[in-house]
Amino acid sequence: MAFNLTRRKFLQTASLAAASVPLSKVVSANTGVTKAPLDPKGTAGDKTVVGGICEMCFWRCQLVGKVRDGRLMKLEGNPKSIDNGIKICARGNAGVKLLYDVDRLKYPMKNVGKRGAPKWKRISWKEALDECGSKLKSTVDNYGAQGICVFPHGASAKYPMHYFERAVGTHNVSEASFFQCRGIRDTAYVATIGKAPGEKVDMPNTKVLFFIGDHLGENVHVSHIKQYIQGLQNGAKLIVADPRFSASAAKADIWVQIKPGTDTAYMLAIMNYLVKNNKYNKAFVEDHTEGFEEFAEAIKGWSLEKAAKECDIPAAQIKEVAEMLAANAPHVAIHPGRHVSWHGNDFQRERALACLTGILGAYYVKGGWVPPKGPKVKGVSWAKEDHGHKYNLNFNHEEDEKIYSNPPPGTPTELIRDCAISGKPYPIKSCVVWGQNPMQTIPNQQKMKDLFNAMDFVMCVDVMPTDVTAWADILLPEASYLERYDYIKKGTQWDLSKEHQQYIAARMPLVPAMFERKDQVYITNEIAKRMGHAEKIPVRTIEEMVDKSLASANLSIEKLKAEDGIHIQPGKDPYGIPEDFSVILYNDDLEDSGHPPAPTYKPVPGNPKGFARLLYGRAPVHTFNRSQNNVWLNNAMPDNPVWVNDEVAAKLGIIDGDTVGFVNSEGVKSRTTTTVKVTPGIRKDCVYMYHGYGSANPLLTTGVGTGVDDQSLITKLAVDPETGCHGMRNNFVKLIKDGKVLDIPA
Ligand SMILES: Nc1nc2c(c(=O)[nH]1)N[C@H]1C(S)=C(S)[C@@H](COP(=O)(O)OP(=O)(O)OC[C@H]3O[C@@H](n4cnc5c(=O)[nH]c(N)nc54)[C@H](O)[C@@H]3O)O[C@H]1N2
Ligand SMILES: Nc1nc2c(c(=O)[nH]1)N[C@H]1C(S)=C(S)[C@@H](COP(=O)(O)OP(=O)(O)OC[C@H]3O[C@@H](n4cnc5c(=O)[nH]c(N)nc54)[C@H](O)[C@@H]3O)O[C@H]1N2
Ligand code: SF4
Ligand SMILES: [Mo]
Repeated sequence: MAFNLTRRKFLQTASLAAASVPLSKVVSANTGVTKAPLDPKGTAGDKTVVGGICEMCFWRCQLVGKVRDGRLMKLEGNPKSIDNGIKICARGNAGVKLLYDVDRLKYPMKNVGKRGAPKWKRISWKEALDECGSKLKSTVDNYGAQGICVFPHGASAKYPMHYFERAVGTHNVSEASFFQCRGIRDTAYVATIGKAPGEKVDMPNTKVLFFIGDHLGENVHVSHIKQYIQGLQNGAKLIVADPRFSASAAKADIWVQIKPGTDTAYMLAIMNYLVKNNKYNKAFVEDHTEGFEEFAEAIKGWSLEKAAKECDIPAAQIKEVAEMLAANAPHVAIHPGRHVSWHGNDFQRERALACLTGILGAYYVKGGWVPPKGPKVKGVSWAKEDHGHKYNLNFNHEEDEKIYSNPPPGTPTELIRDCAISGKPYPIKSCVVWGQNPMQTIPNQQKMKDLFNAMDFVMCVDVMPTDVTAWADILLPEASYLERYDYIKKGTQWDLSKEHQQYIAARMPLVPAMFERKDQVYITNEIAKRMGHAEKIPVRTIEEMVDKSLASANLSIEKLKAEDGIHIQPGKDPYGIPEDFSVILYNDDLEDSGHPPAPTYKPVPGNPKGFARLLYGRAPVHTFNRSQNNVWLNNAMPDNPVWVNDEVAAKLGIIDGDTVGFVNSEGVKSRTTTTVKVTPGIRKDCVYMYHGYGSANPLLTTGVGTGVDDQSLITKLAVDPETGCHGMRNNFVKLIKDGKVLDIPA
């Protein structure tokens, strides 16, 4: 069921272009206008500085900088890269504007006003570090190491995170990439194939690409997009399950406009059809799976008709998808997804994806799930110390077992928040935020504020005055990714079937850090000295950390520089099933912890009358909230129009461009308004907006108040029962126009 072309054109979405065109011609996402070159003189004659690694998002594309008189003029993909190559995306280009953003944090600051309504006073690094060290130490002295909670994210938060976990000894660490992003995926695949899947689908060489909610093209990771486009160019069929006509749906051969939250039922029906009709891969199942009989028995009730009703899609289309997968197996790429914290029933969906890949025999084969064989480089950080389970909030001491059986590393966010707010089972009195913006990353902003208000001390390390920084007592300015060294980036050539190669790169500064910005090793070590951990410090400087790590691969910073920032060496053939590889279709351990041993569908709460489900996703030229103040990116996509179904809009009397606000089913109103995008490309029972808009901090002079903050409307919590991770798509909204609340018609 290919989507009709006129509609396709009409609904054309953004941004793939941004990843694949030459840098000088980056196309603005919603205008199609070609940006003027950065400098009319061009960059010929500028010094090319190697060793850049992008962190406008977490994909870490390799860069070079064009530098003139000490000033970074332009960023480009490093031509030596066998990953992103010379290509970088719109956000990657706009890194220059982060570097020189006038609103950036420049000096250590102390809040002499209130948390949430700060008055900032510039202080010296010594004063700031003394205060952080003494306040954190006093928390440990009075309440134990577990009295500190940490909200880290990104490369710059690794070293401090290890410090607080390993040397200080707190379990209370909640990383956004795990508990609000991909943690569920990783642990569901670990429970099925013994390892986290990454996004390691061999897209260039596949015959069928199957995306369940992935919206590649709006979700932009350059080498991943290259793989995806190459796959399509090589003739792969594309199946996209999404309630919305996403950028990927626009390219799909089959668009499955599924009812949100029902994907597991959909997967179960596909698998049951394959089993019942003997269309699964018998040889693979025999050699490399466990529990097939029990699995087949457990899913046998999922007829096409039953799933069709549950998922609100045609039974014939489910069959068509199953047939397409079977006809092309094992060369099918079932994408494990990345942001999978959706509805609070997500572990089961991810298990289902891993099992479907298994019964199709699509592991370690061309076009299937294939982990590239990258180089070995040893990490250097704080020594691992075992602090036991005693104060682990995810450990029930009476029963001597975990509360959530399959959590990702760290402690589930909600356990930390509940403990910090209630003081039970023990007090948490200090909070360290490093490279995370929990105000817009974690659902229920009121609860986040309650946590901060329950603290004796809050410190925050950031580069911009984003919303969370307003809750800090001490705010420390970090050098940005363009001004500092940090961790190694390694991998293989982006197309796995081409000459096998491996690469090793390390982030190096393209320009020196300006103002008083410092790096993670400096800040962490200075705090560690003040907390009495001087003797445990593993490296004195961040250069030393990088050099030591590189030494494990017979490299050094100097050698890497001489190799244009990237070391390339021969790689290994990634295809071929390892002998001990097994797909656990029926998992007894899960059963022992009280969870279904075979993938099981758990329905999610339906829409309350008059409300639409609030869905969200990536803005193609922004990264969450972090890029909202970037003048180029703000110029390209200044706000986040809400997608409203055309028939619904007609009934409500709403037209394209109308200004609306929102109220959710718990009575919480949006702080700001946005415009309406009327479209047939969204289900009638949902609305959709790009995530990360509507910043509240007035210090973000470009990004403040533009668009609506989706997180402000996500107040009802859903926690995944196996992992403790958040589900965020169980909130429902009505529109408010001209002060009038509009009921969404059923
Ligand atoms: N409602 C909703 N919630 C979501 C999501 C969603 O789509 N919708 N997405 C989820 C996903 S997939 C993820 S990964 C998380 C992302 O969650 P976050 O990582 O919290 O998101 P960012 O907006 O990138 O905010 C990170 C913070 O780090 C700061 N920062 C940027 N660079 C640096 C640096 O070099 N050093 C330091 N110290 N700080 C830096 C930014 O200014 C910002 O304050 O959010 C999750 N939460
Ligand atoms: N431009 C850009 N690219 C990014 C990022 C960014 O901030 N900006 N962030 C990066 C990060 S950290 C991550 S984790 C990834 C996330 O990227 P993805 O994992 O691709 O994103 P999601 O937010 O899970 O997917 C959003 C899509 O899911 C659909 N959807 C909503 N509910 C359902 C449902 O119940 N079922 C199905 N089948 N679909 C549903 C939405 O309509 C939307 O199209 O993107 C990465 N790439
Ligand atoms: S995908 Fe874009 S923003 Fe992300 S690292 Fe690569 S160039 Fe930077
Ligand atoms: Mo993410």
